Amino acid sequence: MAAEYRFSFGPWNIHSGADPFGPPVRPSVSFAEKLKLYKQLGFDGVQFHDDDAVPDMEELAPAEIERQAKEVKKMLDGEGLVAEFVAPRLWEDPRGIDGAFTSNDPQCRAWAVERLKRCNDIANALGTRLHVLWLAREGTYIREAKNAIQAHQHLIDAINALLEYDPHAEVAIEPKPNEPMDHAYIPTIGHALALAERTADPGRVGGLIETAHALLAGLDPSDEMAFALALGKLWSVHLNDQNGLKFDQDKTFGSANLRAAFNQVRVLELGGYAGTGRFVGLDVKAMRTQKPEAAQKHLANSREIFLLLVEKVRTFPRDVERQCIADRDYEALELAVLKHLVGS
Ligand code: 3MF
Ligand code: MG
Repeated sequence: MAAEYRFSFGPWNIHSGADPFGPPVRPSVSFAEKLKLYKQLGFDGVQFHDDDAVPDMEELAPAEIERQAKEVKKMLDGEGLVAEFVAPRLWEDPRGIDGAFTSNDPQCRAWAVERLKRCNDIANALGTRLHVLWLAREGTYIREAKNAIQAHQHLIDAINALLEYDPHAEVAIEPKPNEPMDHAYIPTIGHALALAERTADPGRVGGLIETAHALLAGLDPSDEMAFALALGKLWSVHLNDQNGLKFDQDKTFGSANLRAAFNQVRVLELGGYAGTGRFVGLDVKAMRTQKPEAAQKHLANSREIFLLLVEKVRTFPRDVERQCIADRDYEALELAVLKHLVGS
């Protein structure tokens, strides 16, 4: 088994099973209990929303936010865990209803930038430089609602405010084409990295690619990852799976399309991702049908499938690959891949 990959997930990946159509079906698990599960499940990194670390942050002064975040850092140390990133949860506050950074209301935009600075204070207290921006409501339900050209400048301005606030801060933009909005402004990694280039310090702005988000955009997640790797900008991943064009499912990695999962692992191997020290994040959800005592299996299972696919990538017969490519016989190459995957 390949051991050099490091794995992470967010506390939201252990959840009580509520969905838009029904209430929780499992008891909620406290943050402290969740932390205890990380190592047991084979994970070393914790992904945070700012308010996962400091739940009442909107009611607290900056110094108190920092103090509470330092307490969380002690909890991480106690479990031998590290924080991978902190993401500002801008989409639950009333001021983020119409987008936060791209709201038409200047007061809401100002709030969002302040929140990003508090998120940075939390990141520093937790010992990470990385901020993830999933731009949940930065978009529109109807096009006439915003000036989309101006909205992109607002995004650049917000990122610049963070880069200026903390000269060590790094940002990974997590693209997603839709949901909750009809259209989200940064739908692909191409959009994200083009925007990154126009910020005040492009070297500190990269991307996080989620399998399901790329699939919802009609793109191949492995090619999205390859694009970011080619530019040295793949700073995290949210591996999961997605069964066609429906709501964001966050299924267990490899569960809908094993070959596409193989190709994501292949591209991470080709790009030397493990060697960058970046985490393999698994943004997976337990099925609502899962009983409480088994509602963490999706995490361990996703990790296990990832590692099995690393083995598959490393043991794919190179001579066959070389010969098929030399002959331009991609039918033979495809059959070799399929047989390798089914173990024949
Ligand atoms: C939304 C997501 C989120 C983000 C997370 C970090 C549940 O579709 O994928 O995960 O990744 O909020 O910003
Ligand atoms: Mg995600």
